[in-house]
Amino acid sequence: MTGLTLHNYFRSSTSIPLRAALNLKGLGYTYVAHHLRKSEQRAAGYLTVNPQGLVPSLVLADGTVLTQSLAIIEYIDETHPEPPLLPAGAVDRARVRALAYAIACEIHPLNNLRVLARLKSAFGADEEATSLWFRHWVDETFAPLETLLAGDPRTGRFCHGGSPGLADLCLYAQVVNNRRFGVDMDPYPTIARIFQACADIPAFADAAPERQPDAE
Ligand SMILES: N[C@@H](CCC(=O)N[C@@H](CS)C(=O)NCC(=O)O)C(=O)O
Repeated sequence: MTGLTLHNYFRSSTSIPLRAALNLKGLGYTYVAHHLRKSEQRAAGYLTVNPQGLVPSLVLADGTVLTQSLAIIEYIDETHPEPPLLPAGAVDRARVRALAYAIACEIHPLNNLRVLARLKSAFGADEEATSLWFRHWVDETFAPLETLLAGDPRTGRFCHGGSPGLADLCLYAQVVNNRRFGVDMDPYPTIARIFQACADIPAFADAAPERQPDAE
């Protein structure tokens, strides 16, 4: 019994990596769903947990609230070191963090639900326009990410060597969500290969949107 409570949403591309990290570490948790399309993340009750009104948040057994998915994943990795999500050497850790941040910091904020909603409400974008927007920002980062991964001997079965880590958690979630927006993965064979390697691991597969209790 870990006493952990995870506030999240089945499709959330920042919740998926955290669920997979918890699964990899063998940490169970209580699942609390916030329906983002019904704006439940902005309900008064949840704002007392996370004033940012974003998921995920992780509440520890003593009531401490952790926010920001990458900070939470690193907390989990520090407190439950096996299996490690970051490599031993400082240079290699910087590489893995850079790959993870490319997705979490360069793609996700531009394609977040509130951004797509704002494009529609303030600028008249329709579904097709927002899908084009989504795919554009994925391609902007996936093209160099493919080069970085394909051209580096440290890339193995996963982003860094033969076991999954922080970068793989982010890559997996991004590719899962790309499917809803019709992103063409043909230009990204290395990313697609690593995605499949992740998907073959139960800890990742069990974190997928369709396996969550709030899945629609
Ligand atoms: N940088 C934050 C981003 C969190 C975030 O934006 N989560 C999305 C779901 S993937 C969300 O709650 N969106 C609600 C909204 O856009 O209103 C993290 O990594 O935790």
